[in-house]
Amino acid sequence: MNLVTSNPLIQVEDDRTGLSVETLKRAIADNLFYIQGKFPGIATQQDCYMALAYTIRDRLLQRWLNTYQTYLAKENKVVCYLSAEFLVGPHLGNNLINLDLWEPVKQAVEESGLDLQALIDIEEEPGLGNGGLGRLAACYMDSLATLEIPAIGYGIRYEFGIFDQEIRDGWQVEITDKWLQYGNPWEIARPEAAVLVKLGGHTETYTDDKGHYRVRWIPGSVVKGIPYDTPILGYKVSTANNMRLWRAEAAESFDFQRFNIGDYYGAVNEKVASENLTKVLYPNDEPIQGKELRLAQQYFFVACSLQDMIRLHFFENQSLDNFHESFAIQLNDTHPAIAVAELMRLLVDEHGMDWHQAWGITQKSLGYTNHTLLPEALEKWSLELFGSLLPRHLEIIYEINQRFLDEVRLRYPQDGDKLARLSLIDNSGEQYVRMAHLACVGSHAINGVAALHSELLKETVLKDFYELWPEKFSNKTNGVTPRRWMVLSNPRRSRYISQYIGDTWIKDLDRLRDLESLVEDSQFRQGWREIKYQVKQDLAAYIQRKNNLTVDPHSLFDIQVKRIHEYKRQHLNILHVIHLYLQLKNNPQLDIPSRTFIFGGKAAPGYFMAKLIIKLINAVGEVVNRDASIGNRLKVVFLADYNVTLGQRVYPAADLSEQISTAGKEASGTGNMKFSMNGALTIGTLDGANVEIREEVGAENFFLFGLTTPEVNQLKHNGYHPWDYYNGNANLKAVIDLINSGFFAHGDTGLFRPLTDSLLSQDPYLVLADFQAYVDCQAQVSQAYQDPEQWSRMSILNVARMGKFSSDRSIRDYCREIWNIQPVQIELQDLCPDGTCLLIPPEKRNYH
Ligand code: 26Q
Repeated sequence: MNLVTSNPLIQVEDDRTGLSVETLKRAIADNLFYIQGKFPGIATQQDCYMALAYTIRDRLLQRWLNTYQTYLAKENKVVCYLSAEFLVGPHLGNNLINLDLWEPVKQAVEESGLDLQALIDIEEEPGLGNGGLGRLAACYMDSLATLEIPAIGYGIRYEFGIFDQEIRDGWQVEITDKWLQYGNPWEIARPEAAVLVKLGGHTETYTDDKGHYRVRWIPGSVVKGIPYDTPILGYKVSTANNMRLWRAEAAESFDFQRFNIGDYYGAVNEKVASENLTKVLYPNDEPIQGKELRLAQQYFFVACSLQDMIRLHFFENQSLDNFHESFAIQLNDTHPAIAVAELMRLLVDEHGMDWHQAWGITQKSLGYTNHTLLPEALEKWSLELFGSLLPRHLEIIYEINQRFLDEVRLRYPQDGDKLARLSLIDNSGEQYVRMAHLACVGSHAINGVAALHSELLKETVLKDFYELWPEKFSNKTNGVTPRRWMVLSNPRRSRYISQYIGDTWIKDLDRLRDLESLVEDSQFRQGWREIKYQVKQDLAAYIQRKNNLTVDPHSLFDIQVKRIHEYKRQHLNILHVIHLYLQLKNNPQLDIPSRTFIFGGKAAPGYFMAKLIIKLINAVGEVVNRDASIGNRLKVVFLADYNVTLGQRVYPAADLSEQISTAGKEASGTGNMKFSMNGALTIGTLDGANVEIREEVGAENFFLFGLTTPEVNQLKHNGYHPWDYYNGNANLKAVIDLINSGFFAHGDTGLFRPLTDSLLSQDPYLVLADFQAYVDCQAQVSQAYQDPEQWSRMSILNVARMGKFSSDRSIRDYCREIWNIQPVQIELQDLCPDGTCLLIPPEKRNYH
């Protein structure tokens, strides 16, 4: 398709695949005319963005179709990453990087009288996730494609993603996310590949024609799942994998039976109910009790995805006996854990396989990644709700459980407690299905997301399973993609690094080690600092624009961005801010560097304490930012609507990264890696991946503080009395008393009481116990920042030693140790060289 004609006078490059500046310009104009239906005189920026996006999409499609063709021709295994969330971030910039088209497109756009950055900034990001877990899925999709691993990401196409956050009077306000309002140029709907999903109803037994006892599920309703495909391109390779997200629609646009008997509204209701299924992402980053719609969402996307896999499998295979050789299915937490029961149902009920064989195939196909240690964050569904939505699955789970517990009884006769602890059904009070247990028994591999987390899993929430099957357990430390989190978000730093050590680090992050030899090069260090300063200037301008607040780019940018949670301890951070404020008030001569404290993050809408923490941060900012007596030495900024796009601005501008969760609570963290890759130093506890980051960068390049996990447990075991810390620490007392005095609340002494009361009476996350250690450690940070040369050395070494935290490394580990899968190279070929490719006899067509 590249050479449309051999006559060079007419046209050399195809408009949809050509990569020269001239062709790109022509293609952008063409798309503006024929897709947007606009001419330049009336085109909006949005129109121009769309025209450019379609131009880039054409180039992606060529790679994507080549990839698809190759995967079909070869019988290779495919990774299916099942995730209720994919927080991919804006596509345009990332695709330009991965296509290696940044420069020619920039030129083409400029020669068309447009500004590339302005077009990139227009793209509204698909907020199809809450935070870490969804973003991890996106980083993994990038790495899978870059490593040329055949993969499909299966998930949900929410019509409304995570809410947009506004701050009004210091409080979080949630605004509906309308990411689809101007259309989404990166996806292609595939209505022809729709599938049906049953819900509710009851089961019946019958005997089939071979005399076998069988079960039939008579559903209460049926919905249609329509796939929407988005190509995910690898970095400088021709592999473009598929992210397939499902949207629910009514199975019939109208229920004619009802329509005919005059029940028009009944028919309409049915349609509305079906389509509600994928309307909105639940904005909680831990399970919510009893929301039937959430369980329906989970089942819906799992059922759609497994049907899709079976359909694909039958293109090359006659039976499902070798299904597990076609697919390695990874469960991103328990949200898709119903896949265990659904795959069994498909194999046994729908395809007539015997139970034993089906169970073997199910276990061999599935792997389960756990992302939490908090017992209250383990997903469970009441039997009643579960049985009413998924009656057949409940029966299957009972059967799995019976066989499983029989096995356990053989291993541990007489141990009733053990049996109760392992059971898939929680019988201790109201009965529940335990989704993590279902995932564990149904998978051949179980992993945590950082070394510490994987160890703690074995000692706590999954202890009994570990004792049963130690060989199933492993660790796969999270990683993040250096394409989005360095090359795209920090072009200055990336260019600078490449100038010195070449650009192989982008695909092989261990190569950053070559920077170590430059640590003593003072010129290199100076350039290093200048870049940080420029990026900080950019963020300062953003803060000026959005918050109407002036901050000094010379000040230490101390940043905590992540979901707001008590265990992540944003309140510990703000207590330190208040402490510094008091110190400066008492002693204006105090020799400490100016600091800008930057916060960002969303609170779950129903999480009162998290919302109160946001209010407190803003209230402290109100007072501190306006207090002339401290001479602009402290500023407190809350950046509204923290998301992937904003993350890309924030990470590169940080001097200090706040990773201060209570030890043993943060499974891994991934923001910690993004900061460090961009030259920030970390102040952090021994929690999640912080432990490994510190190991890699060296203890001398990491600001460590706080209780360790065993110390946390010990303290709680011995009886923790936060009040004693308050009484025993004058600094801490002064801070809490100041909050309680109403000083930050226009005299309202009650506003922050729920927060301070919780700290003084319960303090479940040991904020008060860690306060002094944190303050002391922050003093060390301040001191270190006074020595720019030494700070730069530490910053360079942080970046140089980040190799381990590339998601490429994580994916290689999964491929080798869980999925047993190899790369498949894609050669870019002309899809229809002589224009005759459609001339396929009907019997040879494959309708996919
Ligand atoms: C479950 C049921 C019902 C409603 C919501 C949920 C739900 C949704 C999202 C439960 C949990 C989440 C998200 C969890 C999450 O983001 N965990 C984070 O995962 C990261 C990637 O592994 C880790 O780095 C973080 O430590 C972990 O908190």
